[in-house]
Amino acid sequence: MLAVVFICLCVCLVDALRGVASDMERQFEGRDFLCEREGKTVRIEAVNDDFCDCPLYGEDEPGTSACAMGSFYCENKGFMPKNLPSSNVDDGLCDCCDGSDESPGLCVNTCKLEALEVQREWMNAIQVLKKGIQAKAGLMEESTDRMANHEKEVEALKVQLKKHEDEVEKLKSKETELSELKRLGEEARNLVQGEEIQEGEEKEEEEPDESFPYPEEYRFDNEEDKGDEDFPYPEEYKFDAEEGDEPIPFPEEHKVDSAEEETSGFIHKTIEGVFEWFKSSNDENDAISMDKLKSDLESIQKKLRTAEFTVNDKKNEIEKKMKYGTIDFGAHNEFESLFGLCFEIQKQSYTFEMCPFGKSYQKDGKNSIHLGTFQKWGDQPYKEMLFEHGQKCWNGPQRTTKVQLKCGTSNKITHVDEPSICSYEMVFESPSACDEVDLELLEAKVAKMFLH
Ligand code: MAN
Repeated sequence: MLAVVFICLCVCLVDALRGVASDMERQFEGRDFLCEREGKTVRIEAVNDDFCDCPLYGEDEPGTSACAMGSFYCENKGFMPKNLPSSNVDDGLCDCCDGSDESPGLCVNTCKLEALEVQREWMNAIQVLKKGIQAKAGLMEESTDRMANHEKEVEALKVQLKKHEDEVEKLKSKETELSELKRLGEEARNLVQGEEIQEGEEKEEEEPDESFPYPEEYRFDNEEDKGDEDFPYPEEYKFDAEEGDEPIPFPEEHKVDSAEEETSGFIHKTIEGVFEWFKSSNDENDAISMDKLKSDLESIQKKLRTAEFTVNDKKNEIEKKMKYGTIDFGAHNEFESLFGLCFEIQKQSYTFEMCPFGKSYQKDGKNSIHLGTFQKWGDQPYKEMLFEHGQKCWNGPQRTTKVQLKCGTSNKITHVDEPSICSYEMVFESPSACDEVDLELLEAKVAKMFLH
């Protein structure tokens, strides 16, 4: 009789522990069982009796499908343990590789085979991680140098920019000077030519002028004549400055207006000044001087344009460098090496391009559609890059690209898709994404599986 009771207790206990992890078995040792999460106590016989006493979490039925909210634990010895929803229990399908979710004899144990397959995958992943981490270390060394030089380069560029800006200022003032001289030269030439023509015309007109009151030999048309000792005018107009003498007034109609005389004198002086400059810079003649001035001006303008281009280039370079300084390249700057690079992948008729920290594009021969500019890292830090504000989708939102980063031994886009219209996804492999922590976790998983 005692033996029957003992056997029954053993069988009942085995049944009672179906679907329970070994480290949870102690909970099923007493006469009563506590549905801990639900705060309800049931008799031990109620465990796995195919009736749900604790419906909130199904804790009293770990090995049957009686509770909708229950969960079944497969031990899967030799492989990995697994938790299933209790609805998978005794449904005729082998969900656990050890077949424990179905009646004995229904399933073949596939745990060792599955373990081998997964082990192979994990060993490969460990190899990739190791190689990637090694490659990353090399890249990071280069990044450290680049980043250390970055500040210095910005400072050097600023000094260069200042030098080129000063050069532009100098060239501008030289250009203004030469343009002004050219303008004066041309005006002077026009004035001289104008005066010569006018003088010629006047001469022609004046020659027959009978009204000129003085004989031809008395005409005053030369500055030098001013100092002539033999005053050439009729005696009555000569003014000997003896005290008390009143000068004999010069006939009004023949007087030269003094204001006109002043203006004319100034113009002559300017013209003379300019031509003096021409002559001093070129002893050939005025025409050659003027040509030289023009060619000097052109060469200054050419130099000015080149210097202005250089200033712009330097400004752009500085702007780019400053932007670089604000980018988050990862916790240890492990993604810095990707800055400035672009990668492509072909899918159907499209070539997709992605430049980490830059832009992404979809190209089809003649068209290039902007799929977004890098904005930020995704929610999982340094595992996802988000590119936003791309070209507007027809009748829809602006295009975006989500780039998932995976560890790889080299940089390449391995996958591209458009899961919803104008919203693109890529997988990008890079040594920069190979994480030492991931390697440790994977190695621990492999070790655990071998021990299991
Ligand atoms: C283009 C491409 C496609 C996109 C449609 C939306 O053809 O960018 O990827 O789905 O536009 O109109």
